[in-house]
Amino acid sequence: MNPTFEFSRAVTRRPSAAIVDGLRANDIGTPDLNQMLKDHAHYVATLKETNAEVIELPALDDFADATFVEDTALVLPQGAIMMRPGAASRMGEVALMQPTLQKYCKEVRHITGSGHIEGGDILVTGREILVGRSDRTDALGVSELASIVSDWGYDVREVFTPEGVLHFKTDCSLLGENTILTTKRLAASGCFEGYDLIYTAEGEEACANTIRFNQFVLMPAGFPKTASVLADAGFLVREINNSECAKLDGGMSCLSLRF
Ligand code: CIR
Repeated sequence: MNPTFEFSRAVTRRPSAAIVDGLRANDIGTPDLNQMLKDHAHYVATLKETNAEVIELPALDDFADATFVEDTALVLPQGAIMMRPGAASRMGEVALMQPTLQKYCKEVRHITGSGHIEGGDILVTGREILVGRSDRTDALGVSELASIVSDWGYDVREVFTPEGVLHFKTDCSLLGENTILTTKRLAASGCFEGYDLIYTAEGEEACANTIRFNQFVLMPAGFPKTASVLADAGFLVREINNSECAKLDGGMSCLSLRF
């Protein structure tokens, strides 16, 4: 099994009515819960279509962004690392995720220092763990993660998320062990030297956040040029409506923890 894109499990959390209060960089409208629930169900069904087990956690009415479970932890084959979100309103989500990971992971470790780090800033590739500093992830968070995973044999490389972009993975995703989908603005920083890159089409930067999950690439619907680039490159693309999560700067990777 290739642990960077072949998974037997995913954890998701049902969106709650509190999403109307979810964090967002720009207000482009209030997310509609019914539409988000439909899209979430489609997302979960697509993960299950690959024969993976999906652990569906209940909605959390006290945490507006809790459906974006990816930010609470990094899960590796050796164990899970509980994050320390840079968004104060999201800090409490971590403890609520821990019991689930405790049940399925060999070991659970914690970011305990004063630094901050969110899962959306972490891209695990076939050879290293890239962590983008952002408004949510700082140098202390990155260095603590590096020391936590070093005895598991991982190299952590600190990179930078472009100004105005929420998370590192807002602008990139792993398609294969050494293949990355990225926007040109992120690749311009030089952070992906040595990788095979596929660029989002002009004007379609908002679809850079996809997930390779077993045989599928799940991508947000409505980005036809990039979808056909991916299909032409041999990927089996599944498009999921993401209009409501996009209002909260969320995308395909945010909605699950995969391991
Ligand atoms: C937030 O600002 O924290 C949420 N509204 C969106 C989180 C998206 N998560 C991700 O990209 N991993």
